[in-house]
Amino acid sequence: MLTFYNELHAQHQGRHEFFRGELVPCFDQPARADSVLAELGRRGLGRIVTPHGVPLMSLERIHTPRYLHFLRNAWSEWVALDPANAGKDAIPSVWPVRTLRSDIEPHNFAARMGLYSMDSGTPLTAGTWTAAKTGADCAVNAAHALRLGERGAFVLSRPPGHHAGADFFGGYCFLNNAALAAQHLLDDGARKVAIIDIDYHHGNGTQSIFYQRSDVLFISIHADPRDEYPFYLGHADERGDGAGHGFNLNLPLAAGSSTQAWFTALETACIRIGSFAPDALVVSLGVDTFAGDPLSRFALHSADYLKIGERLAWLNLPTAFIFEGGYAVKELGVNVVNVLEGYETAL
Ligand code: SP5
Ligand code: ZN
Repeated sequence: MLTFYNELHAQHQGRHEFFRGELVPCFDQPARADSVLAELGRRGLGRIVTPHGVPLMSLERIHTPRYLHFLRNAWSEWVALDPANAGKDAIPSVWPVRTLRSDIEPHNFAARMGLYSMDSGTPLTAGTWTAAKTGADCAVNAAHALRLGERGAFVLSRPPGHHAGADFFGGYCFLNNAALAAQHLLDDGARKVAIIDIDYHHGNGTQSIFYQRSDVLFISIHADPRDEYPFYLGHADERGDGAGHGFNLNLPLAAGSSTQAWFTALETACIRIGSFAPDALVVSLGVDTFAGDPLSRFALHSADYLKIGERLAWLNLPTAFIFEGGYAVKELGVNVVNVLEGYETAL
């Protein structure tokens, strides 16, 4: 297993996110990635490498030029509004819902923050672009390593990616690393790619990016969006559109579902991946399904993550694992590396 490590992840360090009318400390903290890196070191699971920078054009395979332009310049524009902003996070406060227009890009900075975001829980900070871009580099590099013959690659990066759409951030995510990896696999010769998203939260960004395509199968196991973030996408009746019909599979489970129910959904997902017969697999690896996770209400235990890795290995596909959510910082390393070790051991 090759690990592509984003050495600049800590440059994205949000201070606060909104929760029930208050600013609370951000859940996506640098310590999350540190926990995983430390556990990788302890277990000696393969090499840790630094990615090569990829051209911005690779990001435009997934994200719109105007969104990338905004994201790259957002921090300097924020500070230009008022030098005192340098010490504060930028948080969106206004959104173009439904009957409002999103085709015209406003001049006003706050208005553009809202145009390009989905929530107030995802602060943009001084190093957000640098950290997110380096994470995208990791994702494209991991995909490339698979095309060169690696059986497994792991992207260890923050911020996460699966909530980010073609032109918006949210859910702690800015650039969709899983989508970038899948697209690079295709651009580099794969005919079909499957993405399985096992984060507690539905991967709305990834789903929306590939919703009309049949060359990428997207499957997500997650908490019922009627009760849990991202709320407005992730229902079972979302099957894909046009040519993509039948290539999107949501397996929502009630918050509080048993581990047995979760593994039954994993089996359903794996059977569908088998029938799709892809050339490679991308795993959006969130471990906020853990019983001790502070955000979530599933009940997986650390040993269950070994079983997940084993089951994915039986698919016998070159596999890129992309780190997404998981907020029980102390156990995060063990849980993530258990998936990778389960995968390696079963190969
Ligand atoms: C990548 C990822 O896992 N993103 C998740 C984004 C969830 N954002 C909403 C968080 C709501 C905070 N709820 C706090 C519950 C404290 N008990
Ligand atoms: Zn999550």
